[in-house]
Amino acid sequence: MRTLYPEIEPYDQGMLDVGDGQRIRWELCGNPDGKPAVFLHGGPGGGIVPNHRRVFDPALYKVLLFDQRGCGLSTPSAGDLGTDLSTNTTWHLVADIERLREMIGADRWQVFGGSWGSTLGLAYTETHPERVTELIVRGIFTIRGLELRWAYEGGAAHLFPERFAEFVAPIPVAERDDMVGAYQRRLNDPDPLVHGPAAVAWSVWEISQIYLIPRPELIEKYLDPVFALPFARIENHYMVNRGFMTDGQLLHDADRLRDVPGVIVQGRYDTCTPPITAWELHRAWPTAEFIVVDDAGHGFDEPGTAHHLIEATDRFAR
Ligand code: STX
Repeated sequence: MRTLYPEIEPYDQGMLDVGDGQRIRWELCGNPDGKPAVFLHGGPGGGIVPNHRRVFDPALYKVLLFDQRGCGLSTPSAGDLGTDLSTNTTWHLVADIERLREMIGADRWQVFGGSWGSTLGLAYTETHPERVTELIVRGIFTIRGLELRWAYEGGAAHLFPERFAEFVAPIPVAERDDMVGAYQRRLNDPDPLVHGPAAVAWSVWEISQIYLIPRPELIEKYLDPVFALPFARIENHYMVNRGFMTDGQLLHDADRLRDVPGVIVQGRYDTCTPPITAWELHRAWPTAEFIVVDDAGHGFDEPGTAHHLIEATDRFAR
């Protein structure tokens, strides 16, 4: 079994001004002369965590990781309700990835993303396939109505009824036919007694589903409304707007991936992004390797999932 590479600190880091008043926090890890790769985090709004650095061989890769607009150490934070989200869309993020690629002087690079990072990786690669050496995606999410209904309107609730009850609790019965819209109103309410509990309830519903074997320490972080707000507000903004795409767009346009070598890794018991979407991506992009991990949920660092992801980055580096 492959396991995460040792903990590593970036050898360079900074802020890139991408316009619209936005500054993107980036870091570079590994070998400055290594194979270029970009890591796309989840959420959207989840930010980079140190373990994300550990799925690439540091002797062979030069990895750029960054906090997407409004989250992590990028500024302005979406945790400030004064931060306008109108310049925070999938297509702004795709343009940011191009700016970051140019910043490090790479003509092409490997794209690696899980969950929302898979969504963004697909959107980027379908827009700029000539810039992508390989695409590795995990926990496939394409933000279709089908997936949103599963997440927020009853599907996953069949598996987690007690947690779903906590998710719907802040929303009056009359508004429950549109949970995403009901949360949007509360997450943007200036009263901390309204947006704070909404941010926690929105986040905990999702975070408590990440791992097949729950990790309480991850859930605990999101019990802090200040920590949860940028995540909840950005993620809800993307869900309300269906990722700024037409329904099924990323699967429909998957023929653009035809010449891009790829790997799709999917946990069988991933209730956050259930395997149906990974399967449909596999059918639309048959040249990519399709791997279902039979004893994993949604986490990138669950044992079987980490094994296949690192096997893929190792293989592509050879
Ligand atoms: N959102 C799934 C996703 O990308 C639909 C995601 N969920 N939680 C996360 O990402 C973090 C663990 C990165 C916060």
